[in-house]
Amino acid sequence: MKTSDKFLVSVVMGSDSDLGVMEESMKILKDFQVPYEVVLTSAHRSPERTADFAQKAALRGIRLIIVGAGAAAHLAGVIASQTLLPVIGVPIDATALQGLDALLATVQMPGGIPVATMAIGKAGAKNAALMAIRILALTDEALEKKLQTYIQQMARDVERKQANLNATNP
Ligand code: RP5
Repeated sequence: MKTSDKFLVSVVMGSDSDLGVMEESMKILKDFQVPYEVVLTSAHRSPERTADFAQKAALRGIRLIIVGAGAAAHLAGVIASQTLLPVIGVPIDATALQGLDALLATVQMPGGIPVATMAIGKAGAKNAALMAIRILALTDEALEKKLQTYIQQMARDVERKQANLNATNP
């Protein structure tokens, strides 16, 4: 973990085996030029490191925490219990239950400590970053404009794909 106050978003994961999924969050944050850090910590294998990270994140200038975890995925909830920052959870398909275990563990927080839970896997990791960007864009006009451009580009892509379909299926 790099300690710096220049990062706005922490991308946290429970294991380096989660990296392939969580890279989807990093790609989006990089594209939008949102400064982020990557943090490896586990709720059960390194509980003290996890608590230390969560308790100090806001003081270091972090505004949002994205957390990916698989299996009995309590990492997002544990982090949310030790910070007032918004926590966005990404359930990861890491077991024979194909992410359903992580989805339920992440989404089913008892009332009082929220975790904003995304879809299982890569789509969830991508949307976690886009959700973080939407929240940051509430107070950042330049980021809001980038978000509008991104959304317009998606709409243009659909039209382009329609044109391609038309060309190959006259
Ligand atoms: C969770 O257990 C991690 O988030 C990971 O998804 C899963 C498996 O971890 P490894 O055994 O691959 O390190 O804590």
